[in-house]
Amino acid sequence: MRNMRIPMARRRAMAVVAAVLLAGGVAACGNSDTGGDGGDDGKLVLGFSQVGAESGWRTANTNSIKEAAAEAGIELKFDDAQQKQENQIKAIRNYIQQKVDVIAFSPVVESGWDTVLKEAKDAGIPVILTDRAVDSADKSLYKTFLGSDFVKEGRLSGEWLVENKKDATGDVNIVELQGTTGSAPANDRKKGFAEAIAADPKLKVIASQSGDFTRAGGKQVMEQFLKAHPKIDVLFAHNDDMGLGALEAITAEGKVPGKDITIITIDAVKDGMQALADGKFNFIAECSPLLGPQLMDLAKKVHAGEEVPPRIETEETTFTQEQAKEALPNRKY
Ligand code: GYE
Repeated sequence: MRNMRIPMARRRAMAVVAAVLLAGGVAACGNSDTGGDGGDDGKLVLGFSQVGAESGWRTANTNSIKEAAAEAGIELKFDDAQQKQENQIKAIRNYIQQKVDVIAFSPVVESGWDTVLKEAKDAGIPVILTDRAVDSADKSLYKTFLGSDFVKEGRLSGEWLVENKKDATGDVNIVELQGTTGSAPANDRKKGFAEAIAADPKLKVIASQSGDFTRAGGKQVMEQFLKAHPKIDVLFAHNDDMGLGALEAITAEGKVPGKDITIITIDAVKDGMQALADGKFNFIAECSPLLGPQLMDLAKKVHAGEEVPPRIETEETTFTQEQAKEALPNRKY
């Protein structure tokens, strides 16, 4: 452990040297410990590579992680990868070089992680996946995966639609705004939704495209959908933000969201819940971003060499317009 007494002036000088050495590195957030177990004051050091800042969900997730680390007395090194896998790989390599105690990350896409995960394993640094999964066949490359069941979220959305449109006559035309191409939530939500709506042949997905989980993406792709398809009955957006962006496109076309077009989204962040309570959205499947406390707990356990379950699922629910009105005043994110 590195809990030794170093005079303040010297510690400051060391910190300055370290900061200079690390300047320019992706994960240069003030690490003055490059020597192994524990950070300053012997704190557990967790290197976390975040996907980006693409949505309200992500902001809430980042806040939860930062707050929980501070509360748990964990030294957090945080990097925002701006939705780019290459940046995440760089950040993880940086954490390996810095010999952090535990690495956690939310993989932007599912594939292409084996090499860097192997490097972490060889360095003896345990890895925790949070929020999104990887498709690595070798499960020994990470200790656990903490996050939601995205297939279930898609299925619950589809099941609600089947029920909601059961009395409709003629084809029900659905457009789908997918999340980031190749990401676990985009792949899984699409799958779960498709499985559920297969129960009713009149429910037809007539267009499906990625809006990259952003408001701007949702707006832009919805504009294209509206131009290309005169009859759109339903929008299924893989997150609230894309749905919120799409609202602008729908209103600009002179259509009434929530009435002319039934809107289903996933996440249930505050802005999404507000749109649902206001009658602009019709249904939201919740996806909780508050993973921080559980992540810190897991980081401590894997660092101590304790066994942890390979999969930890987040608990969540769904909201109708009435339920959103009730839940909104106490919504934390
Ligand atoms: O639904 C979306 C975010 O990975 C579950 O990423 C997360 C998704 C979330 O951008 O809003």
